[in-house]
Amino acid sequence: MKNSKFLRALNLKTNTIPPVWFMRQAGRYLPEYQKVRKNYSNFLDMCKEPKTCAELALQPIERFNLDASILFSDILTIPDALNLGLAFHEGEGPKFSNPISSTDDINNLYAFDVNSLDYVFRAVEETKNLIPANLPLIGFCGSPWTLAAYSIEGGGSKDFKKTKTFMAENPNALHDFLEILSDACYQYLKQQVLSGVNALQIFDSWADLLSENELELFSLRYTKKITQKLKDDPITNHIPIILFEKNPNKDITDLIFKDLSCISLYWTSDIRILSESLKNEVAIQGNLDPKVLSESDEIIQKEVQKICSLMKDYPGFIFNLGHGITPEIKPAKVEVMIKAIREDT
Ligand code: 1CP
Repeated sequence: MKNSKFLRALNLKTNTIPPVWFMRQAGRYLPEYQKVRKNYSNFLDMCKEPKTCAELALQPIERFNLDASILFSDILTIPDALNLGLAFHEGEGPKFSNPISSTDDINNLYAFDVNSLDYVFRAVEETKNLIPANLPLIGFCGSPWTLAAYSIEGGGSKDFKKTKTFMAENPNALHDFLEILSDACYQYLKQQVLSGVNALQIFDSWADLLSENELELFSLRYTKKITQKLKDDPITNHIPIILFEKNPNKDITDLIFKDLSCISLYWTSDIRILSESLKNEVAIQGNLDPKVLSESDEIIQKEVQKICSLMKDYPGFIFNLGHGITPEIKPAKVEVMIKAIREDT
């Protein structure tokens, strides 16, 4: 693990060739994933099989020799553990049979029992056993805000109207819920560390629903509670933490706080400007627009080279996409991206 380029970057060290991994690296764009996936009707049932999770996490490593592996699971395991009844059916996004629709639903929530997510911790152990010994494994959770948004909305949505109405009508209950989720996320991440992960990423995938003030009040404030607890805990205080905020309505420089090792940039962020203002403060991960992967090889190479040359001397750069890879992307295009990263520098 000492020679991991990914961990070096998280400790603000430069690498001649930047480490690379990418969001949703295990998933639907890989034919070998589809082959396993078709054995399960509900995606969550697959997440509950630790050996299968390990096998899926290994797939992109074997294909592309990436510099970090990510636990195969989902951010919505926590709301499921709170008894909101999660299912993912064929061709659909997540659906909760028992979403949060009133203050009473929050008051009557099941107490979070971290042991009910034992299948995730066993997946961490199985994955550590399966991947190369020197390859770091990233554990993760959703931000409390993003988990609350899914739990209230009852699934994915374009406008998250129910969530916004709930926020306007029941802000105090929402704060209570965010508090419950923050504590659950902390326990969940700690247990992932105890099971073997080497870094953590928090996904605030619905940050863009919030205005600048709301982002601080409903999202960052609770994410900070998680990271504070992790940093105060001798078991977890050495583990680097990466934050991904999707298209936030706030300057990225104002999103950084002391417990973060790395900020994962959404593809709309200007990595050039940010690399100047964040130098020596945090590592930067990002941020190729995932849509570039449906372009010609030449365009992919050009866009990759642009990022790599801008970030060449940045202390702590990790190449990633600016959001998850989408299912229609051809794995051969990923190959082009990775070659360009490794040959260019
Ligand atoms: O049917 C299928 O095959 C399910 C597709 C799928 C996969 C492969 C889902 C359902 N989740 C995952 C795995 C997953 N999800 C990983 C591990 C794999 C990896 O990165 O290699 C991780 C880290 C996540 C995290 C996740 N789940 C996020 C945060 C990242 C992001 O993209 O912003 C979010 C928002 C989810 C919710 C989710 N899970 C699955 C879907 C289709 C969605 C999005 C639904 C929506 O649009 O709201």
